[in-house]
Parts: sequence; structure tokens; C-alpha cells
Amino acid sequence: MSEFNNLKLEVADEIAVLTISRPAALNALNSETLDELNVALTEIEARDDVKVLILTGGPDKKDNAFKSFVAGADISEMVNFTAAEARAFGMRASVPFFKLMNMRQVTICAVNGFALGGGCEISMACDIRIASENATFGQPECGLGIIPGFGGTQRLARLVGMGRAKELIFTCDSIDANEAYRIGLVNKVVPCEELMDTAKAMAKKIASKGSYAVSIAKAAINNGYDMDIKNAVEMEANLFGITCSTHDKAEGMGAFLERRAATLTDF
Ligand code: CO8
Repeated sequence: MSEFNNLKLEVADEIAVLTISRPAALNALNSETLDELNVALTEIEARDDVKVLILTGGPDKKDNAFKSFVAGADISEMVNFTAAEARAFGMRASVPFFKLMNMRQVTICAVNGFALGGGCEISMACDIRIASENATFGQPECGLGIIPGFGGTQRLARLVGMGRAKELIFTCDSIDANEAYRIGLVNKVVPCEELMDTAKAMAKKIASKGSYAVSIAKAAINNGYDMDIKNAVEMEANLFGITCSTHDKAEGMGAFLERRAATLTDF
């Protein structure tokens, strides 16, 4: 695996934990971090020993506490952007963000503090979000004279509905973890000290299923979301057919009928 300046990667028991670590800037996303994310996600997707990825933020420089998941895109880098540079920066982010969304492994975002601007946006590119009780979500961009540009205007509305997305983006209000849960932005809220154990327990449960089936289910949900229902259900039927040709389908159904535990091989 590559070496990174702003990321840490640990792999154990089929679960990768990728930590964004720029303690001097509350883990804000600069170009270098976005490029490193792209490399790391490409390498993780190619690894057979990783079934689920957990993305999280590293501790703060001052007291080593988990204060910020990602406090946004790096404002000191963006401050002098021309329109062309801004567009390039947005595109630079969209590559790793789409990887999080579409890679074959499930991606869980463990949000441990500020998830503002680009931080909220990268969490929304993951399949599932688990928040610690100290997490704060918001899209403060309009207060900076810009708009969410890492997919926020699109993914927030898809997750919480257009009315709530518009309110959050137009007012720049931050919301706490419980409000994020209430509006469907996060799947779960847990005490800070339980965040990583909860994310790993969910990852372990997902990893215990047929990984090929899970990856096909992820593709079916993602691809069908923007299709009309008729074509989406037809696409699902085709993907269902593909899963019927796998060892895991024969083993999973056979084990059920024989009243024994299945041994899934991920294909
Ligand atoms: N960018 C750069 N540096 C940051 C950022 C950031 N987003 N957030 C915090 N930092 C730095 C601070 O400058 C400070 O550095 P230093 O110690 O050298 O002065 C350090 O991190 C600690 O921050 P604070 O002292 O401000 O910590 P506080 O605990 O007082 O406040 C906050 C924490 C509330 C999170 C505060 O830091 C803050 O408001 N940060 C900015 C949050 C924000 O506005 N985020 C959105 C940024 S815009 C964005 O994400 C756009 C995404 C789309 C871009 C599309 C381009 C095409």
C-alpha cells in the first residue's frame, strides 16, 4: 500500500479503517488529501482481504480528542481560486467521492465531530453514516459566499428530501447528531466512546454475508435510484439472475434447506 501524509489505513478482520488525519486543520480536505483518498480507495477496492471500509476522522492537534471528522474543504486553499481552479477542485473531489459511493465494498462513515461543508458531503458519499453524540452536521458554504460543491446540493436532497436540504443549505444552520438522525441524514447515533466499536460491529455483520451478493445489491440500489421504476426493477431482475449463478446462492439456499450453517465463499 502507498504511504500517505494525511491518511492512515489499518486493515484487520476483513475491515479497513481509513482515517483522515490533518490535525492542524481539523481534517479539512485539501488537494493533497483528495488525491491521497483517490489512491487509497483504488488500492482498497483491489484488496480481496477487505469487505467493508470504515471512513473516519483523526484526533485534534491540541488535546488529541476527537473533535472533528472533517471541518470542510480547505478554506485557505480555496480562498484565491479562479472559477477554473474551483471547478478542477470539485472534479478532484468527485473522483474519490464516487469511488466511496460505487466501490464494490460497503462504505460506512463513522462521524466523530464536525462534519461541515465538504465533511458533510464526503459522509453522504458513503453508504451508511454512524454519528457519535458530539457530531455536528452542516453546509455553511452560502455563508462563505459559495455553494456546496462536493455534491452537497445533490446528495443532501436525495437523503433528507428537498425541503430539509434547502433549509440546511440556505440557512447554513448546523444540526446535532440527534437531529441528523431524526431527518434521516445518519443511520445511528452512539456515545463517542462506542463509535468505532459500533461501526466495526456493523461492518462485521455485513462482512459475514455473501460479499458478492452485497456488492451486487449495492450496485442495484445505486444504479436503480435514478432510473424509472420499470427499468430499475428490470435491471434488478437481471442482477438477481447473476447472483443465481454463484456458489454462494447454491450454498446459502442449500444450507437453509438442510438446516445447517452456510459457508459462503463470496462468489
Ligand atoms: N479549512 C481550513 N482550515 C480549517 C478549516 C477549513 N475548513 N476548518 C478549521 N480549520 C483550521 C483553522 O483555521 C484553525 O487553524 P489554526 O489553528 O492554524 O488557526 C484550526 O483548523 C482549528 O480551527 P478553529 O480554531 O477555528 O477551531 P474551533 O474549535 O474554534 O472552531 C469550527 C471549529 C467551528 C469547525 C471552525 O474551525 C470552522 O468554522 N471551520 C470552518 C467550517 C466551514 O466553514 N466549513 C466549510 C468549508 S467550505 C466547503 O467545505 C466547501 C466544500 C465544497 C468545495 C467545492 C469546490 C469546487
